[in-house]
Amino acid sequence: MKKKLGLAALVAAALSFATPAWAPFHLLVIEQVFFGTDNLPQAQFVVLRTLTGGQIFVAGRDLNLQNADSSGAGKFGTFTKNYIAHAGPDVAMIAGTQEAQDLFCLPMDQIVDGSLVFPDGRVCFSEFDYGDGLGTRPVDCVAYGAYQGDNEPYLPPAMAPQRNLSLVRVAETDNNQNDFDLLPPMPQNNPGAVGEIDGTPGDADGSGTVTAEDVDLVARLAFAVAKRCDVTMPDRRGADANIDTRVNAADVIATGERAVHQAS
Ligand SMILES: [Ca+2]
Ligand SMILES: [Ca+2]
Repeated sequence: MKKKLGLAALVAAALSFATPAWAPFHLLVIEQVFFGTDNLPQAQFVVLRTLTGGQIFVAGRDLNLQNADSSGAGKFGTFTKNYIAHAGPDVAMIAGTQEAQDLFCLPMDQIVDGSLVFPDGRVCFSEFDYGDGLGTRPVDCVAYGAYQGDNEPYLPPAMAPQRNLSLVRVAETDNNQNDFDLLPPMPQNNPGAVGEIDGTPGDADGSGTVTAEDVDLVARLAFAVAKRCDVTMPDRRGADANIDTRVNAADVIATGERAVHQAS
């Protein structure tokens, strides 16, 4: 019995080392929100970024969604585990859909199956009581487009999002309108890897132009691989010419159209 207690104490000590009794997750901002592409609107992600060290205890915390009239629109998803703090602030944690993972060939830290409200709405991360007498409130929110609800203290909404571009935080002044810009998507995960939509659509050999040779190559690739991420050389992922993450007959047609267009 004594031995068992000793083991329990050891385990408790180890756990308290790994997870502070008060596990912080409240000094975080929403860094980037991506609403998918024209061909793949469900390829969506949200990146959180830590403002100080150790703010990675996000297990059980939700990304909550609201419609333009501020009514609830469910969740984008829930983080199911905590992450690795690394040193200092600026640690990323990304929640995204399977489609986003398959588009950017970047492992999401958390796969989610929600859908962001587009183009007018709000996304918030979790809730926290900061002990300042103002009660429990979201850790951070980004309102965008014609969001009509209360957005205190983040003031006017950011611009309306567009498919193919991310709302990216460019400043931190608690003013969504000033703090976000529309930029090419730059997803980053907790290990620090970044993703992009690799390749030029239709350019399956990575030559920089789309020609009849690419059409032949896409036709052969369509038998050899299923998904764009299966193409190991990133500059050849243009084989997924219609950018829907799969490599199949539709891409042979799309590549042929692009080859004709470039030749004319
Ligand atoms: Ca080519
Ligand atoms: Ca495709």
